Amino acid sequence: MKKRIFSGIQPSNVIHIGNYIGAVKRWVESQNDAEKENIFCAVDLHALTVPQDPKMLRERTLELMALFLAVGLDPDKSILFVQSHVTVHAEGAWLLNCITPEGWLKKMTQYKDKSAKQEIVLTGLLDYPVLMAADILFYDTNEVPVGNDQKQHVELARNIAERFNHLFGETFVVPEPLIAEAGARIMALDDPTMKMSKSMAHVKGHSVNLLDDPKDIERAIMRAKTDSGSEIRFSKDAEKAGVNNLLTIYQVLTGKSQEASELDFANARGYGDLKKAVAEVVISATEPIRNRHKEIMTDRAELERIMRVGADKARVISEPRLADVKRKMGLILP
Ligand code: AQP
Repeated sequence: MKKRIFSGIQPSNVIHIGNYIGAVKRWVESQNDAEKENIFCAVDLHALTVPQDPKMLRERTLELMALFLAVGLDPDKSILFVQSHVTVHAEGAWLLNCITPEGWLKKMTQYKDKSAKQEIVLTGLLDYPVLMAADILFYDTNEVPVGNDQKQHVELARNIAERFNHLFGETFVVPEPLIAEAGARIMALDDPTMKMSKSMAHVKGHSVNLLDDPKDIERAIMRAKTDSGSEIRFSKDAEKAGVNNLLTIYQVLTGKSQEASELDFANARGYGDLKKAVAEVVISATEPIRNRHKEIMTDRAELERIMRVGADKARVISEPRLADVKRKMGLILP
């Protein structure tokens, strides 16, 4: 039996190379694995957990769908859809809310970080991991490829599945997080002690976005913060975090090993050579994506058709599980 893979990304802002390396690039690899059945989603309901401009959110959701196609996801091979088009997610989240202890949610690191930055903390922000559990569990997902920052939420989804199974009998598959060995946490270029974040995309030099033009990419990488030394090697030392981050980006995008990546810089004259090489590999990885994206965005009707077909396929999988859960919880099915 094929393993079912589910993962999502928020249309909350422009996608950066951290999102690409930690998640989307791996989705394309997963799509090409014959042992896997893949479902990828633009999780627009998650984006609502912090205030959004409605017009912008609609535009970004379409752009994200176009980006799925531009990176190489194929609607004939993977199910690609928009979360809010399949009501199972919101309904399922409510049902799971009713078996999830509130204390589990208050412990989530992302909730603590994000709520500290908000003037008014919306209930949706606290509840976000339950919606994410519904995304995963109603598809009988085996594996969830995510960056390191989402590992805790996948673990919570496991706890919710186990609790439901204990209360109502074997129902949900207990999913595994799939975290890459390299690139699971790409750090900010301007501060390599912090993860590269969509919500910081407006800060100059923080990130490189997938649709940035080559000049901007080069500028951001050439200005990336490093240390005062000159040694180019992978390292867990806090002081070498900037160099480690650049080397990681280089390693993942070239597909080389750590040793081979370090060897490429054995004769480098300094960090300038490393930055130049990283900028080159980032530009050559992103330029075709940017060009395809521009082209795909010109045919909105086709994009909307792909979204509709994807949502229909997603419903076929998730609706029977929703009915099963409702029945087990004591609801009368219409
Ligand atoms: N810096 C990162 N390195 C590697 N992977 C990352 N991901 C996010 N940041 C990095 C992974 O990208 C996927 C989609 O993320 P998301 O849309 O769920 O949003 P996020 O985690 O909230 O993304 P950001 O960029 O960090 O946004 P904000 O600023 O809102 O927190 C996930 O698989 C995630 O792990």
